[in-house]
Amino acid sequence: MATVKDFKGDVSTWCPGCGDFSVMAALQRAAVNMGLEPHQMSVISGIGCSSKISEYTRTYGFHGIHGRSLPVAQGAKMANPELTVIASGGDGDGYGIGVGHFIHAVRRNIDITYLVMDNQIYGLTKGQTSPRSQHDFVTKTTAKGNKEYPVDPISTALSNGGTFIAQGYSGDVKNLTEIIEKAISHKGFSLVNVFSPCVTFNKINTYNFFKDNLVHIDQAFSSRTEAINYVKEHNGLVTGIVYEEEQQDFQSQLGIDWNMHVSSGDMDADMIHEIEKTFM
Ligand SMILES: Cc1ncc(C[n+]2csc(CCOP(=O)(O)OP(=O)(O)O)c2C)c(N)n1
Ligand code: SF4
Repeated sequence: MATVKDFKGDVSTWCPGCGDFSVMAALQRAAVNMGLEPHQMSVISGIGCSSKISEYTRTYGFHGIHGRSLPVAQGAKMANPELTVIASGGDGDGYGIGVGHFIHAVRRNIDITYLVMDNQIYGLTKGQTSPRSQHDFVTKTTAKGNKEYPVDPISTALSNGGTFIAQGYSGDVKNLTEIIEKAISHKGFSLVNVFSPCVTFNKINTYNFFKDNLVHIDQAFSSRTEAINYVKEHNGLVTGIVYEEEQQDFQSQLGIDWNMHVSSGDMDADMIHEIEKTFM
């Protein structure tokens, strides 16, 4: 049986204290607790400090282009439904350039887990505002304060039909590990947004800020409206599983034996020819 050591990949270049260390530790611990082996899992990311997680975790993986982890991850799951697929990256990656893919992945409900390391800033490019930066936040690109309001990923996922929506915090690895295990076990698209402080460029949303402001949800809401209202009332500063609903995932609805046709390579020339005729 695999141990956490088996899931460790390249040595990281993250700054000491970066919240992303804990997110990665929670993911690797969750995989071990669930009895997964590195070859049964794939970690697929975009671009950003956080997106380096696919290099630092020893599983199958793909470090793709900015904002494109979700299409690649969904493709991987379609090709091999037996694989545990984790899409991951930063708030800039997922809710900026990648936000279109995010909404469509939510409503498509393919059985993958989307782990977003939300530091409310662009870390890799050295401290510009991100779509999650709070209003009036001063950075080198917003010297007079950010005049936009942040994207709300939890309410967005709730209002677009998300079937597993949770939020974690890098300062509570135990709780985050449990959330990730439940997200992976959920059959359908799971969003786990994680407050993961950037200790170098975000001096406002720090570990102390989250320690003082986060409210924990013990019991997931059964009503989307109640969940949205609660999240709004608390300015998004909640942790725990916000909402979970059983719903047939995308591949099960199609009723196709994906394993037979795609991952085992059981497509003969005639089948490929038929597909070509339809699309070309
Ligand atoms: C198409 C494209 N546009 C812009 C960039 C520059 N870029 C690289 S990472 C990044 C944002 C990183 O922020 P985030 O996703 O929040 O990750 P973090 O580094 O904060 O973990 C940007 C804008 C890029 N690589 N590709
Ligand atoms: S710049 Fe920020 S997000 Fe990037 S590694 Fe350093 S602390 Fe982490």
